[in-house]
Amino acid sequence: MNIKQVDEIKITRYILKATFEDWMDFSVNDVVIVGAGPSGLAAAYYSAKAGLKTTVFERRLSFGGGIGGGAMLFHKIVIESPADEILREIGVKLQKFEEGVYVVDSSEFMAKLAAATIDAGAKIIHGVTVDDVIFRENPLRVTGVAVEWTATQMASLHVDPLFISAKAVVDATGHDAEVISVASRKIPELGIVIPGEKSAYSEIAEQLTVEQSGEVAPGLYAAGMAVTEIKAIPRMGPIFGAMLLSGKKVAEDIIKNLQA
Ligand code: 48F
Repeated sequence: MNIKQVDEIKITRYILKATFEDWMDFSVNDVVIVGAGPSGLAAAYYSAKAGLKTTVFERRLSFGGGIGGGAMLFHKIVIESPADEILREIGVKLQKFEEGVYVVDSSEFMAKLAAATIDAGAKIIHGVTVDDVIFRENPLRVTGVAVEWTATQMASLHVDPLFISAKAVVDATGHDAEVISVASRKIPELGIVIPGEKSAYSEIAEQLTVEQSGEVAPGLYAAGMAVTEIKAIPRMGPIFGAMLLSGKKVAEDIIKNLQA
């Protein structure tokens, strides 16, 4: 077998060229999603599937957010109907425990959801943290995000971010609702109040989370556990149907709003 010879400088130049072509391209988006957990990936999957230019920024070097940890590190997660339809669509195997209640492998769920999202056309960028938004007045609207390398933040280096524009910004950052929190603190005119999530009450939390998912201020949307944080909804633990359905609902709201 003859392995093609590629020298180090070519490797460097090819990577830089391809990277900067991508960054030039996704500096302007229809949808920016912050966080590649279940709700962010579902929002990206359905946005990209509808033809919207969609970029996901993920702080870590992995996909799936809280999926990978399963329940207390056990590798199984509960999914309830109708979210099982999404998992069937992307080919995840379901183990039925009762009518409408299934258990799935966390690694399979995570990998297939990420693969489906990429195949639908979304771009996922790892190792980038969103630490602020861009806004405009008259009319007041969130119009994008500020991005910084996670490594830069971890090293507490004093480095200015770059800015990325989007017609819709989705906070899918999980329990801390990081993007909405910074927007509520730095743009009080948006009128966002964050009461914090309540303790666990799974039976009602799933329904409420999906119902309350959507636009929280012009151009700014909440998906997943970020919704429980800003709407004082109970947490639900390792049942993930609402995370997927929340992301899907946000994508549907964005599609409707961008077409209006
Ligand atoms: O936490 P996470 O999985 O959020 P989610 O989609 O799902 C929650 C469930 O996993 C679970 C649960 C279900 O009942 O309670 O907790 O709401 O994923 C959030 C992702 O966002 C990334 C973080 O690394 C994780 O992968 N993230 C958080 N803040 C930022 C961020 C940020 N500022 N910039 C970029 N990525």
